[in-house]
Amino acid sequence: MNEEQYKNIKNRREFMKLGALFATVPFVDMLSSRSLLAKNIDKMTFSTELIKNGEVITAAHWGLLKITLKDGKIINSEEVLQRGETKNPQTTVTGDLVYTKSRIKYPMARKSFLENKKGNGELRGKDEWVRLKYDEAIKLVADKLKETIHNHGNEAIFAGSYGWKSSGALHSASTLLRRFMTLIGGFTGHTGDYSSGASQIIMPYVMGGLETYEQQTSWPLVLENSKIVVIWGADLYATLRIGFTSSDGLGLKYLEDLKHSNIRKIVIDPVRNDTAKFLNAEWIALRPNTDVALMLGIMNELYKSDIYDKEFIETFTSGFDKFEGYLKDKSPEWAGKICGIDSKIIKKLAHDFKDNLTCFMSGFALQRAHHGEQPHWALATLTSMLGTIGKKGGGFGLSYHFGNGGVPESNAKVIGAMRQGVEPANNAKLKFPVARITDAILNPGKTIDANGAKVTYPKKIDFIYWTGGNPICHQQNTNELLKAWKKPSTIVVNEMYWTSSARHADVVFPICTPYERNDITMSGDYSKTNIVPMRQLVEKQFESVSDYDVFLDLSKQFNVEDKFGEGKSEMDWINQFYNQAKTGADKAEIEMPDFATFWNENKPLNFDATSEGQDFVRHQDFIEDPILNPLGTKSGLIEIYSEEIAKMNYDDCPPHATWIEPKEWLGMKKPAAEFHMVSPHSKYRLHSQLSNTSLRDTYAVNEREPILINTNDAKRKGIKNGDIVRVYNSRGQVLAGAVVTDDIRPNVVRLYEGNWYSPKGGKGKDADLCLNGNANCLTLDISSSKLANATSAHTALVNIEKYKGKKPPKPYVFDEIDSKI
Ligand SMILES: Nc1nc2c(c(=O)[nH]1)N[C@H]1C(S)=C(S)[C@@H](COP(=O)(O)OP(=O)(O)OC[C@H]3O[C@@H](n4cnc5c(=O)[nH]c(N)nc54)[C@H](O)[C@@H]3O)O[C@H]1N2
Ligand SMILES: Nc1nc2c(c(=O)[nH]1)N[C@H]1C(S)=C(S)[C@@H](COP(=O)(O)OP(=O)(O)OC[C@H]3O[C@@H](n4cnc5c(=O)[nH]c(N)nc54)[C@H](O)[C@@H]3O)O[C@H]1N2
Ligand SMILES: [Mo]
Repeated sequence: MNEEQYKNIKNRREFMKLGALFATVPFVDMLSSRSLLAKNIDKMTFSTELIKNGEVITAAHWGLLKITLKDGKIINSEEVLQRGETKNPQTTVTGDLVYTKSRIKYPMARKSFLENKKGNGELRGKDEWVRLKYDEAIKLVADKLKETIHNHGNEAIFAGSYGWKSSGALHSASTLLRRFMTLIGGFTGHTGDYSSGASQIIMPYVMGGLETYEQQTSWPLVLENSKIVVIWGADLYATLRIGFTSSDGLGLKYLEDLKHSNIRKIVIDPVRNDTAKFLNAEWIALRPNTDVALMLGIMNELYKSDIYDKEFIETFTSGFDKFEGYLKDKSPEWAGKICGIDSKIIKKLAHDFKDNLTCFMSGFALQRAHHGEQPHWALATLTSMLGTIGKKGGGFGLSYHFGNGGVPESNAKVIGAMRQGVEPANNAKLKFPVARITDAILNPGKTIDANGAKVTYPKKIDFIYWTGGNPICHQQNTNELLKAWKKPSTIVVNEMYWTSSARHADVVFPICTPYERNDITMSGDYSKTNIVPMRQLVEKQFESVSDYDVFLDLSKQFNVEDKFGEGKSEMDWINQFYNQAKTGADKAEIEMPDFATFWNENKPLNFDATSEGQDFVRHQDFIEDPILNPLGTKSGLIEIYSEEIAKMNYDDCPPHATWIEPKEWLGMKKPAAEFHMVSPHSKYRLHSQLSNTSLRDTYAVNEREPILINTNDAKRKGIKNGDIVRVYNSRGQVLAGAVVTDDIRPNVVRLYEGNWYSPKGGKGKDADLCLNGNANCLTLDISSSKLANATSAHTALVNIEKYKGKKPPKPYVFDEIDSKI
């Protein structure tokens, strides 16, 4: 999108879509004008000298930070601009992140890989490590890339490299990787993401847009108008700590306002999660993966009582007539048997929602499941029947829990960002849905159905390059992934730490932390509250380098460094990105200092919410005039029934919201295991990031990841608070530390995602036992459906027992690795 298109956008508020941020496509066209850059360089007096003693402002996903330095060392880290009462402890451990013993210190390679032993891929994760000189490592990786391209073509290089990397417009690890790979002839990439993989594919058919990465009706309007707020499968108190750029802390502030308001709060979740506790909300503890049944029960009550909004259905939706027949027998009693909620409660909810303007805030976990396309479609249908979409304080929102959605947008212009595409654009040659990675490696050349089309996996994936992500933690069914991981000839990982993924590579580059390089970011995602300098705080530790330098040096081996780096230094880029926003701001007469002043001042620029931002109501334009402002769906209306999906004729994705039994759930005829495991996101981490900090001491139980188990279940199983338990199913086994509580529905356990995989090893039957409690050893790796092929992480049955052997070893995965050779 360029400035001209931006100006022409009919609805300016529609502009701020996180989807675009995810693609790291700058909103305003790159400033091609070198002259402007040159002009600025002339008067550049900004300092890149390290401040040895004093305070420096920077930013991370978890917020804006104030770092105190003494003699060049980080001695304190805290949140700046904390808006409410809620403290985010993630902001306090910057020192741990820099000085942890789990850092990768030097370029290293696996011994038998270096020796080129046949079948050496079997030894990934088990081999010894050899220290390399940096230039040697660059040459080695470049040669292996050339070999792969020569033997199998660029398609055989998988550089999809999904992951949350660090904040920063320049040092965006995966963008840099793909920029480099584009220049050497292309690669195989991915589509979609793990976060909202199912909803982001279905919602365009239903609402005409992603919904999951779009601005929400503003919080002030919710607080002013809603009578009930339903938090449906979301944990805002935990997940609002994180921003895709950097959290501005305002989402948590609004959550506090909700807490102190008279609005009725209801949390629908198998777990009485942190948000439910924080808000002291009513808790409806349904069975995992049964949300659609509950929604249908509520809709059936609205329908039978004849209190649904017929006018809204007629004016703003299409296909209700094709859904009606299905809905007729989905009584609250029927629903209650499936979701485990008393039918009286279901009926009452229907009437309460009808009588009191209700805002439904829904998270992503419920769509990270088998048939995950259905829940948010059902929610759109339910809110259509209530007739509240597009009304202040009504409707549904799929991003109140993510990226600080609903925080009013400011007038800030967006800074530039590194691009993965270099002209002429030659991006990914092939792409497949991101969570299909194991399937794609194990089944080369296989063709799958995907969103009405066919996708064929590469004939061979022979080289994997990962940077900024931790696949042997984030991908479902770890043991199956590890089988696949043995197949490629070469696996290279750029990492700061010896994560599970780094440990399973052939070559690792030691990457510096964001606190050892210069960068720039915005905060608040949709709200664009700040532009923040991210100054280098300390010297690069050990022999660490930035991803930028690794890919620049690799580019040299292919004679494409001019295109990769465009002859610019780190500070040239940052200056350019800043000036992209400033040029826009100047035109709009929004005050921004010149770059040197901004950089030297050592403080974030703050942009206030606009009145337009404060008044934003999602889909208001459509409701005001559906003819003039149609939705982006085929009919221009909310599609309760989709002809397009009907045409695909998928057995696992019907053309209207439907309850379909997931592959594993508690109501199935012959459950393979006793408990349903949910694996949501921890308030102490960002996935696997921050696992290796002192925060772990505050939550680990008996040196393992905590697992929540219901009091009665624990009694039945002879498990006490603090016991080490073994959690297992046909896919794997892990140890965890029991937390016995009434805050979870019986027969459900909760083990957070993002815990570093630490297998016991050796030869016995316990070799695959994860000592640390990595949830994905137990999850199911199947597609949500043929439509989205999203992850089904939350569809998993497990068994649990008290661990009876002698005290198992501590997880070693946070220890240092050194070359023994
Ligand atoms: N069971 C289960 N599994 C899940 C989920 C779930 O709910 N349940 N959630 C899924 C979701 S939504 C997501 S988004 C994924 C998250 O999966 P990931 O995004 O892979 O998780 P992170 O731990 O953020 O991984 C980022 C890695 O990049 C490294 N890193 C940070 N900055 C840099 C940098 O500048 N350069 C380099 N080279 N490396 C860097 C960090 O050290 C870290 O190891 O997990 C998914 N997996
Ligand atoms: N602190 C922190 N914040 C984060 C992240 C992080 O790792 N840490 N990750 C960021 C990212 S990448 C993402 S995608 C988002 C994730 O945002 P979400 O996917 O919304 O978050 P989760 O924590 O996975 O799940 C939210 C709630 O859903 C519940 N749940 C699980 N299964 C079901 C079900 O079947 N039905 C219902 N009704 N509820 C269910 C869980 O118990 C949990 O309370 O968070 C973002 N913010
Ligand atoms: Mo995510």
